[in-house]
Amino acid sequence: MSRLIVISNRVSRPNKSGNQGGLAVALAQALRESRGIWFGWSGETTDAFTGHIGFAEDQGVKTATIDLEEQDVDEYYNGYANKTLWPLFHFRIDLAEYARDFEGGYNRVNKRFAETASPLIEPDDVIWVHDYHLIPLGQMLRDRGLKNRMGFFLHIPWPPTRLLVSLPHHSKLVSTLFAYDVVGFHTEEWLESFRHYVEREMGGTVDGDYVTVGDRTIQAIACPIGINAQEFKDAADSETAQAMFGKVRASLQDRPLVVGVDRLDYSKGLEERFNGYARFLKDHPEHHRKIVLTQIAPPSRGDVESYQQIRATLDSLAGRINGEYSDVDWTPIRYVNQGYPRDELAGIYRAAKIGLVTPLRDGMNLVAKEYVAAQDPKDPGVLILSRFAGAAMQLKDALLINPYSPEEMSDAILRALAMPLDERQRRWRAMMDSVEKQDIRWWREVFTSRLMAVEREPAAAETE
Ligand code: ADQ
Repeated sequence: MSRLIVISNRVSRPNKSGNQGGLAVALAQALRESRGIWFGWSGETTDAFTGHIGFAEDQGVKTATIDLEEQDVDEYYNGYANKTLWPLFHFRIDLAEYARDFEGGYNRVNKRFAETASPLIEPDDVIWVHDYHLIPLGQMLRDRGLKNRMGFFLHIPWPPTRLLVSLPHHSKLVSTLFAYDVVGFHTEEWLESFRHYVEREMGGTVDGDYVTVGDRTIQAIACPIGINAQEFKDAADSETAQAMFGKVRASLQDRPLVVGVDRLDYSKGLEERFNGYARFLKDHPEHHRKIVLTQIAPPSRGDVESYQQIRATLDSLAGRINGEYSDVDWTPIRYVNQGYPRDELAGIYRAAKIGLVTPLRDGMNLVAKEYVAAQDPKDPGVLILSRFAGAAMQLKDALLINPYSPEEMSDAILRALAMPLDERQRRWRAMMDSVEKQDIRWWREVFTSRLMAVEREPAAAETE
């Protein structure tokens, strides 16, 4: 059986409590099962890049990490990845910054990844590169003579062509995807946008899953990521979760809880969520003192200005809404800037009558699936979900809303509060079926089986 080599920007330890991104949570499990190596940046900086690799093994996951220079982190991570690609791919060209230094740093770091990772790779290994930080890595590995099967998965949306063309050198970047054998997206929508770009901007052709540009054909597929549903169900039943459940419920004094759990990121629609909730309070005075929104939002990417801004905006918005509606014994919004271990999080999800997941744009959104998996089947809560999350393609029995509309959000909260038990159970069962069927293992198997079936020594490697 071939070894799986996963390469992503960060390598983070499995089961570490607190603020882990969805990718980290997903990959730890996949790697443990496949005896692979996870290669990436350690998160540490060094004065001068040496290419030294730190090896470790933690709970069955072998990791290999490199340190980067401060300038690398500024230009590649904070710069091109998070100030250029992240906003652009989330349809926010107003926030995207285009700078030559960023692009230069991005290519330099991808090259550093290629140089340090390639000696670890054996001819039979299957390589799986993750996310927007490392789009050109496959091409750089091919340039070093690697003929392995190579796949790439994009965890964020693929933007419409009209937006993507605002990126300087966009076709150069996209053309590097053709070094891979299989390229995966979460949804048909992101896949369609990719195909559209390839046809319009690169003169490529599409035939089913096969996308061809020049003499290079790759498979481009939609393959939605899932969660470990069983593990999350068990987490929700754990003693830790029950203790958290009890603590949260006791603090609410019989008030229904609405919960939001997100990295503090402008793409998650937190400002719009607070405004939608404020609209509900304005429209429904009969619910004053009778509902609580707990928003859990650990800060992320604090070195990037747009993240400092969204944090300041939310601080003042939560303060303003609480100032306007609070009473001496009731605060409508509990706004918490910290992460919680998974078991505690599962207890919080279960304590909530409503899960409010309203990103403006999201590749998938795992919180929506975790909320569903953590519910008590006898008395499940209601998921209110943005139509613009990839998860909405699967969780069609959620109350789907437009997150830009405070009125729709307000109406959905009202409807969820009043929803009869049999309707809640029916909707939950349908969503849970999808969460259980298309779980994290299914996702990995669909992607890797495509990759394993690719014939060795792809043409691109030979012609270079
Ligand atoms: P993220 O943007 O990080 O992931 P998401 O899919 O919601 O978004 O995953 C977040 C993960 O972090 C969840 O597993 C959640 O439990 C955890 N988390 C969030 N807040 C937390 C808190 N306060 N305490 C503890 N844990 C917390 C990116 C893309 C998504 C895509 C994933 C996976 O942006 O669209 O679903 O990758 O592909």
